[in-house]
Amino acid sequence: MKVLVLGGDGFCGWPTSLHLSDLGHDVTIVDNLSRREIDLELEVESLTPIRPMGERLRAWKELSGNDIGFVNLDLAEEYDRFEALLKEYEPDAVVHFGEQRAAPYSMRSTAAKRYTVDNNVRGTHNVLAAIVASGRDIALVHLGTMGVYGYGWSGSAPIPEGYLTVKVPTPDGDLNREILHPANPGSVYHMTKTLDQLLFAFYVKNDQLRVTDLHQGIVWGTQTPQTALDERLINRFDYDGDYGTVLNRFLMQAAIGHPLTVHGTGGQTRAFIHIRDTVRCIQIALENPPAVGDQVKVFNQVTETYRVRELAEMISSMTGVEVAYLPNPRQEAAENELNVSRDNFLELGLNPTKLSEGLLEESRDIAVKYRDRADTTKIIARSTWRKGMEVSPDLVKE
Ligand code: NAD
Ligand code: USQ
Repeated sequence: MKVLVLGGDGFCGWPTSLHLSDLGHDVTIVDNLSRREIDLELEVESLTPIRPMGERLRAWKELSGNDIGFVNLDLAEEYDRFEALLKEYEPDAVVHFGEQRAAPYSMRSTAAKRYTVDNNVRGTHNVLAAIVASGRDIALVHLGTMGVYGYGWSGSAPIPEGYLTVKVPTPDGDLNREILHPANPGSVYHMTKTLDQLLFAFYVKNDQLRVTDLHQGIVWGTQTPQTALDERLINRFDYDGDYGTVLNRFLMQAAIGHPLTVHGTGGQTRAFIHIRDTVRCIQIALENPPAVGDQVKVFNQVTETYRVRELAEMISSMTGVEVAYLPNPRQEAAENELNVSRDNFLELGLNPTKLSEGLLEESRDIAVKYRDRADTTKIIARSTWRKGMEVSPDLVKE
């Protein structure tokens, strides 16, 4: 299969590109390297020493014998080049990871809010419009987020995979209707993913595009079998207050003896998936596309749920590092339940990787190996959802 991987230089996109290439697919990465530029803006770097794209691709060719193409292109700004690329490369499928993905970054300033909306919504719309303009039958797999559903809305009922059956009262009796699950985003970033959902629904209805939207939970871990082959292929490891996600941050903090930064009570329950399962899920989604005329296929891409404080306590008991309960810089429910249905991937053969001490240790070992690269002043999350929620710099010694 010929596959374009949009955002293929990123944390999920790079290991996915290697996994698909390893399976024998013809892969080309499209990325404008904006994530590397945001590192420069935030004056922080991946904990792991990620290599420039050219070096990554040469190393992969040397080790696997496989070529992966690379096109440096901005999906939001360079529509014509993207449409021309679809016509020239003629992909069977496009995997779309190419968005600004950090909720705290999206809330840090007015400029960051506007950038996140402009980049993500324009980029996704350009991808859809270009697929239509190409006249080709290209299956699209998009990385969405569990956060589109919000937290706490469904109570004890499992969050369904994308759609909800509702009863509409009418004078002639109740009608059953299937609707997109109500959107309840918790950040500007998450809001862009709910807007993406409407774009997909429209283009599927109007142009019979074939679209799969993967509502992914928080990805943790670093390496996949392919990225672990050689240090030049190493994956990103974000630990800073904007881009670092909770479990990887705790593992990194434990590796350097920093108190574990729980926001609020740590009662937030979230969905998780290991990076090894992310790449398998993309493979499964590519192998099982919707048919022409089907509605958007929505899969919940999660394997487990945990409360933030449970994770902190687990890592604290493994490592002896203390837990710091900090004022929460985000506006979010202090405690929530989360019950998620994830039958689609299980039925299609995903064998979930469960959080285990072995895997936690593997990630912690990577954090220990590269701990000298850490800038401890970047650990505390400083982006706040509203003015007045700032965390005092003295709360945790750095
Ligand atoms: P990332 O920031 O590491 O990677 C995104 C890549 O997209 C970067 O390499 C960036 O340079 C590129 N990009 C961004 N805007 C672009 C544009 N306009 N044109 C071309 N390239 C562009 O993020 P990630 O963690 O790999 O996440 C990938 C996708 O998966 C995102 O859409 C994210 O919302 C989703 N997701 C991630 C997680 C997670 O925990 N990391 C969880 C759920 C969903
Ligand atoms: N949290 C802490 N301490 C920290 C960091 C985070 O307590 O040091 C808390 C947050 O307040 C939040 C939870 O942990 O309640 C999750 O935060 P996160 O930064 O790990 O994840 P989130 O902001 O939700 O975003 C990440 C990815 C995003 C993806 C999303 C999936 O960055 O791209 O869409 O996970 S989900 O959460 O399922 O919507």
